[in-house]
Amino acid sequence: MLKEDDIEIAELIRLETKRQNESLELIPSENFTSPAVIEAMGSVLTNKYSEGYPGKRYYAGNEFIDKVEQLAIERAKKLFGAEHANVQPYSGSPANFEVYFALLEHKDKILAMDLNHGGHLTHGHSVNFSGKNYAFTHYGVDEKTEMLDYDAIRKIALKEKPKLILSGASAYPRTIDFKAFSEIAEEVGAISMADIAHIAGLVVGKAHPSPFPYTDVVTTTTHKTLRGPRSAIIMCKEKFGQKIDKAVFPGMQGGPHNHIIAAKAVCFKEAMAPDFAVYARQIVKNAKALADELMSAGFKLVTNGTDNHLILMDVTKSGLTGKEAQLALEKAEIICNKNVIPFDKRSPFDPSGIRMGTPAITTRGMKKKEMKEIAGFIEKALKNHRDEAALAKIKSDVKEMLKGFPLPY
Ligand code: DSN
Repeated sequence: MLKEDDIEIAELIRLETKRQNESLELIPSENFTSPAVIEAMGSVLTNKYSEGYPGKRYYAGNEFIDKVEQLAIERAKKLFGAEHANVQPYSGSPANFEVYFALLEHKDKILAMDLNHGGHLTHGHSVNFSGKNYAFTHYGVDEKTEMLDYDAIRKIALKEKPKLILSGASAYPRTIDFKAFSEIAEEVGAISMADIAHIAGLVVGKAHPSPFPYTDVVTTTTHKTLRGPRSAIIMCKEKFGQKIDKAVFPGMQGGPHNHIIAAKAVCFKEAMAPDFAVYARQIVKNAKALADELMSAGFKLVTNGTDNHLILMDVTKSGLTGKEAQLALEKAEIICNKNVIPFDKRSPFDPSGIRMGTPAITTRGMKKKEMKEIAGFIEKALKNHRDEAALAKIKSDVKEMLKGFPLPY
């Protein structure tokens, strides 16, 4: 037992469990997995090496591991409607690198969304492996609407002639038109790739349009709206399957994390159940309700609302910086993250915005009524951001509210 073998780690896990129970989790990329997913992650499957793929391994003793991986593959394909799935990627960043490595040459051109407009580090930021090894060129959002402008993206694609066009974002509150992206890619002879890490759960729950069947290659993490273990998968059209598999192993990775692959299989089964679609739709309903309440309270949201699980708020209009807002909310046990907003004049360390989302609180069972209450907490905390007593009172109100929505651990 951990408690007897390592009291320090056991105690830290106990405290983190308590923190998760007693705080309002609004980081849009976080969620609470089921006990079944956690059980699979904590299983003896972690003990086994299995380089290779089902039926073709470099180590003996993989009879059951093969079945686990095969189940995960079949479930991923069925869940997303994909022709091919590789369930071995360790996490989102390796999955993206594996796609670039599989389908491109060093310094080939990729067109992707600018991190400052909502993209991701692995979508070609200059400090990241992606930006250092491939020739990225970026599109952003329109300055007036703060939304993607597909005509403008098409013009960049025609001019730049990239080998791969990447759609997907980590801080974009609106629907992404994957069909439009694929059409642009086809017109310029590029491979189309979508990174749906943030919205995978919405996609399978039909609360956001799917990148399938249009997109050539799709990566996703499995722990955000999809509510599985901290990991990732790559899916693609059959014609790219062999190259993708080779890039994952032996190209970039060694032994697959079999306990995590099992947990991914569990998560895919959970996401196929009818109640998952209800959950996915409720995430969006909650985000819209929270956005409406915040806007009614006078806050400025990027794009003036949301279509998905995520809200990006410009807090400078309320006289704060993103860092100040994050800290004030944290003192009230409301957990979000500071974030740049499109055309931000401030630095990423203390940007103009905060990013919030509803996947985790929806897992706890919250609905429209609670969104009104949460907007009220946020409003009070930001208006009283220097008043420690006021923040402490909100914290105790948050704790009281959360008692009605217990976590299963
Ligand atoms: N860190 C994730 C997020 O918060 O969006 C992306 O990798």
